[in-house]
Amino acid sequence: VGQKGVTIWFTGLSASGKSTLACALELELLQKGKRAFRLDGDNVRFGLNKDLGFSPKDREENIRRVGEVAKLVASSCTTTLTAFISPYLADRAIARKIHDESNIPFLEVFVDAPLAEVEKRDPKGLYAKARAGVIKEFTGISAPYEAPEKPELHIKTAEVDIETGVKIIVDYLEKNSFI
Ligand code: GGZ
Repeated sequence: VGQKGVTIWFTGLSASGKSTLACALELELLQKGKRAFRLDGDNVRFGLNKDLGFSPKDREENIRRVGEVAKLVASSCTTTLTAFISPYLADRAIARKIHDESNIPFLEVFVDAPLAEVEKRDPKGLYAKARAGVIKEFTGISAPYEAPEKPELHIKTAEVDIETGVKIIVDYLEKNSFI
């Protein structure tokens, strides 16, 4: 079918640009005639995972379920994009292991923007609420974000625009014959 299944796992702070990048990449892949499928925190949490909150345990279960679904979709020769904060190293390792066990490639993309930058962006006013203590356990403010140690790709969204970010990922996918 000319396309191997692969999961592209975006991780980064709220407002770092994960969803924006994943959406733009999905569109680019579809326009190239490639199958693509996207799972995103702000839609999955309203349906599949609506029973989960933001405690470490719930985040772990959120990421585990998303890891399982992503693996299933990727195993049907589809480029699968996931956009979740996924703040814990151990949880991302579980998602990777789920893929490794089925021989499905897993690419971690660190969507990196400094806290000061995402706080300035604050598109939904969540950082302000977290600073005020209205939202508890908010990643970067009152809950940890554990940055990837060896991500396959590292994109600094305060330095490169979306178009460039998409190109970096598409080039990587083509060079490694994933698409
Ligand atoms: C982090 C939170 C929180 C807390 C609500 N901490 O930028 P957004 O608003 O639209 O997307 C964020 C989303 C994070 O969900 P994830 O499933 O990606 O998180 S995790 O991977 O950690 O399970 C944010 C919003 O939910 N949000 N409360 N306390 N983000």
